[in-house]
Amino acid sequence: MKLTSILLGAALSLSALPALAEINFDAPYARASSPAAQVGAAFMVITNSSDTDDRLISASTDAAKRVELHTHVITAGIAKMMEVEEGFVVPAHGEVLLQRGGYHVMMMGLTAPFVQGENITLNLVFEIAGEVTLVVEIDNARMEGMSGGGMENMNHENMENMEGMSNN
Ligand SMILES: [Cu+2]
Repeated sequence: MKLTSILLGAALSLSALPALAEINFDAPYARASSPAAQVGAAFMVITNSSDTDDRLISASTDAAKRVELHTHVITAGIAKMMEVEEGFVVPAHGEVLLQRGGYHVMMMGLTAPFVQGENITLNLVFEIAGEVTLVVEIDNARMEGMSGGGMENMNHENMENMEGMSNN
């Protein structure tokens, strides 16, 4: 039967992947800088309990037209966001921090406002672990210790003026 062979094929391709449990996510949350913001970002700690370095290479979501992996760089005292095209390495038996003022999953062209307490679904693609779907709670009010939230807000607002967004 056709259905059976499709299911079997799916099971086989899944079993060819390493155990997804080796990549884990701590305290994921997403936020937008204001209720009217066209952009938002997601933050979390990604841990890798395997013996092999992995890499977050891309992300997507229904909540935004475009998703990029970003970091902040400070040049001559001015903070800017930059796409990290090679993605974020998650070292073997280590972790990578996605946090305000640093690495983040940037969502541009939000399809709906980020409402406090609601969830978005993020698809994260790893070089080795493959695609992982993560439900992320929106927490616009989350405060974070050391990073400069105000600076980050400013830059995310600036992103709203980015050209090309309306073409996507
Ligand atoms: Cu960004």
